[in-house]
Amino acid sequence: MISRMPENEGSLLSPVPQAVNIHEDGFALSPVVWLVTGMDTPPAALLQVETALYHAGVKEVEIRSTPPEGGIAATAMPVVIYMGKFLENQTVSDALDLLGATTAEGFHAEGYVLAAGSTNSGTHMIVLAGMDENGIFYASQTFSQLIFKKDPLGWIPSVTVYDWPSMPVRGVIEGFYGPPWSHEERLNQFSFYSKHKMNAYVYAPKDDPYHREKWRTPYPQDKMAEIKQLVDAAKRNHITFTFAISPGNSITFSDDSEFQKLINKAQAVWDIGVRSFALYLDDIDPALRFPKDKEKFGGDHNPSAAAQAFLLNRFNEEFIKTHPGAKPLITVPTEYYEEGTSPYRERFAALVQPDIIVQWTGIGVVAPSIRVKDAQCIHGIFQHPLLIWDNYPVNDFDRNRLFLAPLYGRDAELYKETEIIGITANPMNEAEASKIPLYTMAEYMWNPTGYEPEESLQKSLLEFSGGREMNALRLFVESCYGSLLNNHKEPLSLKLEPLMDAFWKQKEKRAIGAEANELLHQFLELKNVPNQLQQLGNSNFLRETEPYLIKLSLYGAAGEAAVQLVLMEKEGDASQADTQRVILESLVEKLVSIPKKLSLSAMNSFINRVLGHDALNEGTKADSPAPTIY
Ligand code: LTM
Repeated sequence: MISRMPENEGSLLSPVPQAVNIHEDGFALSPVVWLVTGMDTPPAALLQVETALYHAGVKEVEIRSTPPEGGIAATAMPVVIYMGKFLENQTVSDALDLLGATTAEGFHAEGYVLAAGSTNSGTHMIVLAGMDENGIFYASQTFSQLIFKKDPLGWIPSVTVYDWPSMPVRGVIEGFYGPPWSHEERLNQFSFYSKHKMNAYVYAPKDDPYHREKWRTPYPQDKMAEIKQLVDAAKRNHITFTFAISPGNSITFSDDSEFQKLINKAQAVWDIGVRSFALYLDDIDPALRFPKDKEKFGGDHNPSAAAQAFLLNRFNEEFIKTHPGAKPLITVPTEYYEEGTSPYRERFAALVQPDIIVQWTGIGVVAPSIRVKDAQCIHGIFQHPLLIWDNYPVNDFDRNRLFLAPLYGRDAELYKETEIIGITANPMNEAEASKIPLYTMAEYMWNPTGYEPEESLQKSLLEFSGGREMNALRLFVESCYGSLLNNHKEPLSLKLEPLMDAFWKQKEKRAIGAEANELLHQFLELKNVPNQLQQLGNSNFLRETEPYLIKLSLYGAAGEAAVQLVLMEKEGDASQADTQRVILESLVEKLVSIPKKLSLSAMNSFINRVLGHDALNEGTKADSPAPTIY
């Protein structure tokens, strides 16, 4: 299986398809292309294909609803594209047959078969055949990635792709504390998700007051208009928009008028097109507060589980089930991260209706690993469909860190546990920077067995940078790398430490020119990272990461001054050494004044050793989140 195309860095297939056969031959697109499509093709897929064709130099895309006269094999047109559902659209399945592609492998929800090749009569054909609308849409995303840029017209290899997602639910939960994403950021994220074949977004920003604190209050009109725009954009991008409410801190579970307020809130967003709902119960004090609840549930083995189950079941019965087209209700219990069972969990499992989806974060709020055996154990306890709420790359618990490393520590076989329906990743407050790790999470969710973290990160950086300033971007990412998922790994420290060791070893013996130069070279690179990343022109990313970039650059400058200081001392030039010491001390002062933390403990040790005291001692490990009751 070839999953990437040689000699064309821009055309790495992502997420890695389940099966790909790329042949040596292929064909150039033609100035006019026919696109034969039926009613079954979603507009976004059509738009994606047309846009890709125009980018590839095609001048005219002629959209037709019927195959060429004389049959699909007999057209005089140099390039014909067929799009549609392979089970319902005879032309599409005939076209696949003609190219020798079968449909059998695409028989998965959201699956697709994409084939390109030439018929005996010399017509070049491309078929984008989906199991359903999402399948056609994903075929169109893969098609865009398959076009080699060539002058004057793009080139397509002869290829057959059989592809489908391993996990049914793949996406993001905006579920963090702190500043919620802006409206524009959310819209921008949706395009990113669909490009990466993610199909879910949960709206649950803890600090949107109408989501949690003021859950009873209807959204003001302007906010409602924004939510409508989001719902529409999600639909266009083949993303299920889930609207979540977190009432658990203040609701009287048994009160009819409280329940009605919840219904009103849900109905208002139903009316603008929301079809998926979540009621969240995380980070609350589970003890019942109100006399009415104590009276109704106080006699249960576990009063809080009984009260929560009552609310969830009532909402399920009286809202979800009375609204045809509503998706299954989602919840997160108050005990969402613990290991093993508990009276609360047992009671929650027994009382909550079986079709309600339960979210779980793995073992730990940020789970270093999520293993098949953990999933089996947790499913055995909750006995509900499980949707993983993956607290990566979220950084609300340590606002002085960015988590830019790829996803680590999730078993490749998790998807085989049929009760795990998927993953929603909880991202960072920094929306643009989140895309770097989210790219890798999307790859994992689609095809976990084809997922390799470092390869995935490399592809992510290539896409993020458009292939420019890759070295600088990698240095930056490696300086924001360590997390609980990778045992606080510091790739830059691992690279610098041997060079620093060599420098110190040689220092006592002879001239240290070569070792010093090597270190100076590395430090210069760190110093230049912010200037180089300016070239990417990604103003949102630069704004979000500015203090981290400044700090990285200061580390580079401080490293240079430290090496110079050692060199001057070794040469016996006391005056120059003093000058370097002053420069270094002042850089250290600036470093200390920036609270942001980088995965660069080797730099701290090096500078401290040169100065002869512990000037830099920030923690190297990201804080571990404790569950918060706000
Ligand atoms: O993880 C869950 C279910 N709830 C909260 C999140 O809202 C928060 O973003 C993360 C990370 O701090 N921890 C939580 O407990």
